Amino acid sequence: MKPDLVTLALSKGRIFEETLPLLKAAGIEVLEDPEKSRKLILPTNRADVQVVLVRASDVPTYVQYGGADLGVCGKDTLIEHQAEWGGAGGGLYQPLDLNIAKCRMSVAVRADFDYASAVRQGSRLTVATKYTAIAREFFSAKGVHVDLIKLYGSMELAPLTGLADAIVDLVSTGNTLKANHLVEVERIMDISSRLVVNQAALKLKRATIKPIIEAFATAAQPA
Ligand code: PRT
Ligand code: MG
Repeated sequence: MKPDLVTLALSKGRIFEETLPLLKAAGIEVLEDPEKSRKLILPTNRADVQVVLVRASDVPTYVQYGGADLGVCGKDTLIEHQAEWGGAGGGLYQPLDLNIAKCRMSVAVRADFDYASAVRQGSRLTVATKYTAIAREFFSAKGVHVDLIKLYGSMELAPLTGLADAIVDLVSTGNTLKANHLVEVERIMDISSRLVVNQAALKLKRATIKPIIEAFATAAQPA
């Protein structure tokens, strides 16, 4: 851990884009565009702050192990990461809801699948998802028996090919579901992105990290 350098882990795409205004409020400007550069470490206008680009689901892992001091990731990603770590999530401090990259976690089925009757009749459902911890907890609380199939992407395809009766996935505009003739039948939870901080880094690099957290807190939109 370099004592005089703060590393922020972000994923390319919506999280990077939506974190930029918060960084700006903290006086930090990223000097390269990740869509144009192949670099994974991006310098900023500040010699003491750098950004690293990682997969969205790797952000909590980087911050937990100190590969990054701070990170931004969805509540979905955090819940799944913490489930893998038995709830503890190992030394991850979660000070802020940034209210960015908002969406919801939902259950969707084919438009011709009668989800309500299947649930009422106590049928066993096959559910495909990337979010197995969230899906397991949701259906268990509802008393619905499910066989979970873990997928890493394109969940929408599962009900169309007969792989599963239902999916648990993120929905924002609903356009992806509509384009694939799927309908949202349950809303599990609202999702937004969080700032996560390595607890040891917060102690050791407090002078640099604390003002960043404060600037993010001031600039973040209220819920
Ligand atoms: O792509 P990769 O496997 O690397 O990781 P990722 O898919 O988790 O990363 P990314 O960048 O796609 O998403 C990062 C975070 O953004 C997620 O963890 C969520 O917290 C948040 N977010 C917000 C979303 C969406 N909105 C969203 N709409 N993540 C994904 N989607 C997908 C959704 O899975 C579905 O396929 O967009 C599609 C639905 O969008 P609509 O607008 O058609 O409903
Ligand atoms: Mg994605």
